[in-house]
Amino acid sequence: MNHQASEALFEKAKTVIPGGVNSPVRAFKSVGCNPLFITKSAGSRITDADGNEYIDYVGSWGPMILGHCHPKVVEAIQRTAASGASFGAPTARETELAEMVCAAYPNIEMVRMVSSGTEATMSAIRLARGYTGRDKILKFDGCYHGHADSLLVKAGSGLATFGVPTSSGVPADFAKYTLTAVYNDLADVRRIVDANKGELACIIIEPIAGNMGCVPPVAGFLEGLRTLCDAEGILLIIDEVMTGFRVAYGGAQERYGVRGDLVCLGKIIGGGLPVGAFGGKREIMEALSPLGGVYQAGTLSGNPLAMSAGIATLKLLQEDGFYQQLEEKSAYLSKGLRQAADSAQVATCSHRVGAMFCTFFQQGPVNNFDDALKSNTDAFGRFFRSMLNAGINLAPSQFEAGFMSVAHSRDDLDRTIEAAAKAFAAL
Ligand code: KE4
Repeated sequence: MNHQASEALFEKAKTVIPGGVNSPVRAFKSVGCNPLFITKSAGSRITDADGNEYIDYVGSWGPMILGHCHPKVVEAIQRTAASGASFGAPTARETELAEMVCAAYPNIEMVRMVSSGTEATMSAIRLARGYTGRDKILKFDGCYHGHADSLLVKAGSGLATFGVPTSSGVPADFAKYTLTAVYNDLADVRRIVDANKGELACIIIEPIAGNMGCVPPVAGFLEGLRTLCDAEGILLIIDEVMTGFRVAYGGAQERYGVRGDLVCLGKIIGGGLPVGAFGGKREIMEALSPLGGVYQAGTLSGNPLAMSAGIATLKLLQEDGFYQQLEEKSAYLSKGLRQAADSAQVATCSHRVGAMFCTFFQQGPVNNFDDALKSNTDAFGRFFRSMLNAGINLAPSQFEAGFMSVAHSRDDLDRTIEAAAKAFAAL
């Protein structure tokens, strides 16, 4: 495949944008090639600056569950743009999308719109701290909740009970209020909670991890967190930015029946436009300004264009059989990829929950971040490049998830499986 135009665009971008990208993972750094510059998309396909077309399993990292450029979403955006892009004043559309979110998540009685998942989780944590009067938070190694300072933290050395920054620019003093536990390890969580009795404002978790590859919760893990939080007066923040409206209309909370005190959403609820949201019990949400003392704000929060795209998207997700279609397509692809790897005698461990999935290049099991890190990332990189050359666009990292859309055809899936068989055989 010819990538000359993308190469030229990348060189030019690097002169004015750090690393040539506006989000690091797009730089393809961990897969040993330069990024594609995309010019257009439709349905399951994206097209790069050289005119190469790809079957897309990134879907803008989750939002494009309908496929790209769904006519009803495009029309909603165009219609709204004609009457105004942004007012900095309340609109009925914000209430309409808020009501749709509350109807989908029974534990969300009130919701505040923001412009990214990072804003949603950052604000939810501030709200949890303000509501409980406690400072410490607990997250899980390998879970990503956006780039707010208090979330760019990993486990301290040894059994240190406080975290250390994973990014320069985050003061150690900030990080020490963030504790980290091993995903799927309830005993580790209890150890940390007992060592910080009465000091934890919240536990924040991806109910299905999607940022260490796709790692589902083991049986009883989420339920155990819920019980522990209830017993200790800790707020459970369930970060459904990726899983919300993806693995079910009611997200992972519908699938597993475990509900947070606060929920973070994003991606799909914006239909590809910038939206995040955080919501929960009325008594907690009413601690937010202008009612309460927890400040949070945003110029473009509840932006009319994004609200319209989100409303149009969620309406389409409610159509009969939508998630059944997604499940069938996702199961078909996952089975085909697994059979292709087995036929080539390549050791893989494949995970899938609904329409999010990944293939770890290792035998497995993979239940936490340390397990995921054992993957053969070199083999993943070679597989990724083979698939890209065959016209299949996968997430450019072993530690990301893939996303199915309802627009992917059986022919797309068969082409993907065929390309994977060749890519596995060439490893
Ligand atoms: P944003 O600020 O990127 O909108 O959302 C942050 C976020 C929060 N919570 C979860 C569970 C998330 O997955 C994310 C962002 N997801 C990544 C994909 N792994 C976004 C891709 C990127 O960083 O460019």
